[in-house]
Amino acid sequence: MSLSAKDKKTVKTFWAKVSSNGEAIGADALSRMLAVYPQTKTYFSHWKDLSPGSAPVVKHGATVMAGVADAVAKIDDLTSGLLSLSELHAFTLRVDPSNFKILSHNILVVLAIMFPTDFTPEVHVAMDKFLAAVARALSEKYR
Ligand code: HNI
Repeated sequence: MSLSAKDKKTVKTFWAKVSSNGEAIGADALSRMLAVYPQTKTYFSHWKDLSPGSAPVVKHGATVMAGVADAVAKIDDLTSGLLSLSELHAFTLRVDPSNFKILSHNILVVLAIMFPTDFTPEVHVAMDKFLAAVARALSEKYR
């Protein structure tokens, strides 16, 4: 399930088209994760408002998408590229790694909704592989 050279190119091309909408993508993906998978709320109990589109959700959505943008830039070596982010989630935030797959799924859903024309089957499979690879890289420090 690793990314082929063609997958990487597809991810980069698609990302170049959609990345200016990073804030909106992140806000909707995080809103959906918290609403549809409410067990994920436990990590954000220190926020005042966890409802869809709330200020902290929008702000953190942008933070997460900046992390995804960084991952696109480091697509050739995600494991070392995301090492410190993995350490943060494992040792400091103590996020169960199963949640990375949940957020990846929500990002994919939002991309499909926001960019129906660009989200071809080819883009779908490349982004699915990429987000799975990001989730794997973030899980690295848990082992
Ligand atoms: Ni995550 C903080 C990126 C998945 C819970 N997260 C961050 C930060 C980045 C980031 C960047 C800010 C780091 C810093 O301050 O230096 N997170 C990502 C990425 C993914 C991801 C790229 C997956 C694609 N994080 C998740 C998931 C959860 C999660 C699935 C929990 C369900 N992250 C957190 C929490 C924080 C966090 C909690 C701290 C936020 C805060 O406001 O305290």
